[in-house]
Amino acid sequence: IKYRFFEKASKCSKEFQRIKNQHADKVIAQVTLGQVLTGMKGIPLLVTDTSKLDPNEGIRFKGYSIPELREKLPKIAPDGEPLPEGLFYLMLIGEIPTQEDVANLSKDFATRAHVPQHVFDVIDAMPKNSRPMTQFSAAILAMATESIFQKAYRAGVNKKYYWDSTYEDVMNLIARLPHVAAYIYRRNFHNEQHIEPNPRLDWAGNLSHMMGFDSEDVKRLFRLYMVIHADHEGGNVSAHTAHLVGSALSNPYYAYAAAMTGLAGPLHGFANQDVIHWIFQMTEDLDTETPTDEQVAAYIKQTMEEGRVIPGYGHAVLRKTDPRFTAQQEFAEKYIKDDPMINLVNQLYRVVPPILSNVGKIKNPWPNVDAFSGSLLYHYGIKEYTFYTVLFGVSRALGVLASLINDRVYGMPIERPTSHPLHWYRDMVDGD
Ligand code: CMX
Repeated sequence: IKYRFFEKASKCSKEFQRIKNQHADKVIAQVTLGQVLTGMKGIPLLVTDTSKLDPNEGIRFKGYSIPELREKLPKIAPDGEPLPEGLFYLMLIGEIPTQEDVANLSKDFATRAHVPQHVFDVIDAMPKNSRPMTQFSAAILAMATESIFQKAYRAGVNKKYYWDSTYEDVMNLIARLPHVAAYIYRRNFHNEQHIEPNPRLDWAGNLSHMMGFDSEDVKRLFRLYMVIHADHEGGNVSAHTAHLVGSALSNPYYAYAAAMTGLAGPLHGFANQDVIHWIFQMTEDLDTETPTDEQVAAYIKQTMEEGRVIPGYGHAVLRKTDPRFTAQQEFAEKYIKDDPMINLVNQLYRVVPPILSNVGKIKNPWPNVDAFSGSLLYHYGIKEYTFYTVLFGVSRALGVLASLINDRVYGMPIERPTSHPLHWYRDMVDGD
């Protein structure tokens, strides 16, 4: 896989260098002050090949939509969900893998999955009430002792080979994340009764196993979950952070630990736990498990009047229902009959969008991926919702770290936009 990847990527690298050298003066966009002051939305500033987000259609990975991935990527059982290893292969190499390619990748991850003891020691040294994402980010940082890139850099490797040791770090890191995540889960919620990995299982199936869920139902959900959370083009906080930190030639462990501290924010990956927390608060405050639409509508309005957001709704780029939400809804319809939490999530899908639309300023009233994911986990008995963002974090490694290898093959430079004090912008509009 490594050399198949390099063969493809080096052609793109030549394109990158050619465009950079021959067309650097070409103007490709105008920047408005509004864009600068609202989070740089819509400015084409990054090169990311793994996936592309369309505001109306949603994410495509190397051109494939989520329904297409569910149909075309290799699965363990014909009616099951695609293996995330296959998506990783697609993002790296640009082709749908064969069953054999995916089996090889699963084996490769299994052989790389050993987590050094000091990483578990670092986790164990933290108070049990530290947030799971705090433990997860710290554990990834602690694993930087293993960085092959860092050793190669110190040994003076030529910059054209940076990609090689980055690839090794990325593969090792992805291989080890499920064990780290499961360790945190069992430590916090199952009395430190840890479960060893099973090297015969696929990457997502093994995560489910190590967390203590050996049913095919949960493994199937985890495969879907890991596929749909894997990447969302390059500008989202976790992907952009990994790219930015990586642009300083920080090793992949540093870059991914930084990305995870971004994912831990409530406007990003923390929203998947916030959704469940908010639903619980609502049913408690309304004193009913089955509120009417009118009660729910009043609660939504009250939340916004308190200056809070409705978690799981809205998006910086999307302008329609997130296809990752739809994929999970379809999964629930197929496999789950009448679950109270899922019923509430579906009720919110009916009640929230018209209210958000009426506010006026909210650009996207529709649900994002986080609106559904917690209810599925909850249904299958993973009720400890403070852990949910860690699962998002395991998955996000696939896309973000595939991009980091690309960055190194392309020889991307350090990222360094310009900043100005507020008065510089004021003078632009008001004059001196
Ligand atoms: N509830 C209430 N208000 C919302 C809202 C929501 N779900 N979504 C947006 N708004 C508000 C914004 O806070 C902003 O208000 P101010 O002008 O007072 O600051 C206004 O509407 C305009 O925001 P926007 O341009 O529509 O959205 P942004 O690009 O600024 O923010 C996002 C996008 C996702 C942060 C925002 O929609 C949000 O906070 N949603 C809830 C949290 C959430 O679900 N995050 C997960 C996103 C997916 C992921 O990364 O995992």
